[in-house]
Amino acid sequence: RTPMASSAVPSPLQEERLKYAPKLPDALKGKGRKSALKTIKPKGGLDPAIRKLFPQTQGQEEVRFQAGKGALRTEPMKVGVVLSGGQAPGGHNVVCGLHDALRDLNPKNKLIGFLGGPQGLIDNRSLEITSALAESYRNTGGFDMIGSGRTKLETPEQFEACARTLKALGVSALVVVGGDDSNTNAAVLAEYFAASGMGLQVLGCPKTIDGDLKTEAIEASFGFDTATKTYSELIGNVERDCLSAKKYWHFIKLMGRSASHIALECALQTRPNVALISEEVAARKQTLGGIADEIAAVVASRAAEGRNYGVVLVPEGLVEFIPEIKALIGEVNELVAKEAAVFNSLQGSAARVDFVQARLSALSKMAFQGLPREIQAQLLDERDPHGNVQVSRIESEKLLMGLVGERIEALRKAGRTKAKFSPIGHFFGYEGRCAFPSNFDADYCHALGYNAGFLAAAGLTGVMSAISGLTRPAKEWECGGVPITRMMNVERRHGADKPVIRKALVELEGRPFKAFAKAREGWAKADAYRFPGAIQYWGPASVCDAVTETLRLERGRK
Ligand code: FBP
Repeated sequence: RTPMASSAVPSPLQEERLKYAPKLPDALKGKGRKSALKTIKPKGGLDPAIRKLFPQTQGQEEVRFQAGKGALRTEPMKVGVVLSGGQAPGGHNVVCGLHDALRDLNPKNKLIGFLGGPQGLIDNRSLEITSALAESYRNTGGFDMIGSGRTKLETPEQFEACARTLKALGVSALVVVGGDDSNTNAAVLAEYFAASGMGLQVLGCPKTIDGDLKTEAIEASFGFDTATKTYSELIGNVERDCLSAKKYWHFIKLMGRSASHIALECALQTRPNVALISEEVAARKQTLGGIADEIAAVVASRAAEGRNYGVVLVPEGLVEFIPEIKALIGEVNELVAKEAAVFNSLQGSAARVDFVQARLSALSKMAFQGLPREIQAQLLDERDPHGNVQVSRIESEKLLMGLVGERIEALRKAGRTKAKFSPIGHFFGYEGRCAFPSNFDADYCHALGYNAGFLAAAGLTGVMSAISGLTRPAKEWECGGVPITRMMNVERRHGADKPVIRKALVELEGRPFKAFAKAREGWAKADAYRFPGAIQYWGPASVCDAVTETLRLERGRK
């Protein structure tokens, strides 16, 4: 493939952003000549099951770069990079940061980008990331420089194919930029290469807008900052429209897969009337009907004050956390897998709905029948390649709009409300995944990539690029690596025990949720809306370099 510039006709903003120089933490300055490695005593022990599964790479310590000498090799090397999974703002800066570190260590170093995600690595499709190419993508959103993909690297055959590609190209270290699954697979690949004595290094980098890849050492995954700021801008605009038009209830579903970090952050930024947090729904064992009752109560109480408008935030993964729907989805998945041939031969939604309905347990049948026809059909039609329900495709915002509408109608008939309920549904997801990275993500991603270059030059493997102290100015960020095995445990997945990085869900005891829970009653009644506005790239640091509320509450000075 011929390397292409990021856009034939750059917008004025893109022109200016190409010139932005991400802030490099002091710990990474000196072009590698002044870097020493310090090891950090890990907090807590390693899971014994993980110790057994990773005999070669377990037991490593966390490391930090500090002023000193001799940690990095300066002989020429070739490094490979692959982007894995969904887009997240700042991905290009990870590649640019890696490029810059390699260039600073030794101008003869080379960076190879694998095309279309892990499959490009298997099939040996790549291009060299030259300085010219890096310059044309600096500080831009998207992953289009080299593309991404969702192929999972997990079988020995795939590992062998990767090794063949890396050896053929003379690449000695691979940087995998991905979420929890991709970094898990990076750790398994690192172990495989170490066990077979190939001398190939594998490093990870924490990416995902979902914010669910975080641990004590990894304070945030990149992309979360920009995506939540983009959605918060839009939500704030919708809130202002509410205040102006005073006639609609907006139900806004927010991307984020299972965890509700995005919905929680956007709620903290914009103070909507209702924000559902899936983890709380599961903890309270709420039913779908119960959730609709609670929203209807807010609609009615606001109507009593003359406010027939409002905003409700709905996390993407909500339905999976509602116990009766979770059980229903589990049964549907099993049923469709068992009866695949017959199910797939049925023509049209109605036939599928009847087929499934007749075979569900009594409780799941009740839950299924309580859903509108449209949602029943989505549950059966939107399936992934393994045949499982694609929960994110279920239009849960519309489901809630319908259920709340029914309740308001019943209250009106009983003379208990005069509410006018005019709902509008939205889904904000793809709108935020490829935005121009905020200054925070531009700096953070560049530092993550640059740091990964240093980790490669330090000869490490099975380690994730880790930048901490993120609520402080970028200059003061601490830079180093965390052994991926330290983030792993063994979980039951698809009927088998698998080593995985724990998915970080919203903690109900955590500061962000507590801050939200304390304030939300006031937000339901009053018009407490907050308007974050568009991401700003130039201006006061209080605006341009502000971190997310989640990060500030979790890691800021207490
Ligand atoms: P990952 O970062 O985990 O790959 O997912 C990001 C994400 O945007 C999720 O929030 C969303 O559920 C999913 O990707 C959508 O996937 P797709 O791009 O395949 O539609």
